[in-house]
Amino acid sequence: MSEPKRLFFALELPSAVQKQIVQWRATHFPEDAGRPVAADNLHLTLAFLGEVSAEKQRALAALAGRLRQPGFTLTLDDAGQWLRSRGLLQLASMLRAQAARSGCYQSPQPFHPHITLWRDARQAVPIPAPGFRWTFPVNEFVLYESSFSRGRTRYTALERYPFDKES
Ligand code: 2AM
Repeated sequence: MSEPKRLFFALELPSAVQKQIVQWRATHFPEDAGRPVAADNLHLTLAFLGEVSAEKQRALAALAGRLRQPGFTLTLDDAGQWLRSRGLLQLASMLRAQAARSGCYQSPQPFHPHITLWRDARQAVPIPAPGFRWTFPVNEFVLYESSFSRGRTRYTALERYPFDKES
């Protein structure tokens, strides 16, 4: 039997936006703020699934494949919170409800869409004024596996779920 995998559904960020975020982080935070998340690991989690067996992965993947939603536009414009996007909130809520029904523990906290920039922060640092506005179309969501090897966290896209084309 295969080992359980640590899985989550997320939005991939365009690589241009990942680079802009990393540049903004480098100029707005002290170098020792924490462990910076690598540019290509920056993402927006929709639903964290935890350690999932192959069987449960198949069931969750099939449920996710049945979701129907048009694409939407996401705007990142704040270092604290993001402009609400109805499509984003709806998608996260559907995936979280499916995950909960499939037995994946879901935090009772409300969904706060965010992109983690640092891990293991040693102390609170002042949040800089945002001064940016990055807007991009979101045309799919992704099932990722998170793994840790040789001191590095890797996120591997296992399945991609394209949205319905906007009419
Ligand atoms: P974070 O960025 O807020 O830490 C892969 O680890 C993704 O799953 C990360 O985006 C992380 O969110 C999220 N994640 C990891 N462990 C989690 C947990 N126990 N509950 C909710 N989300 C979690």
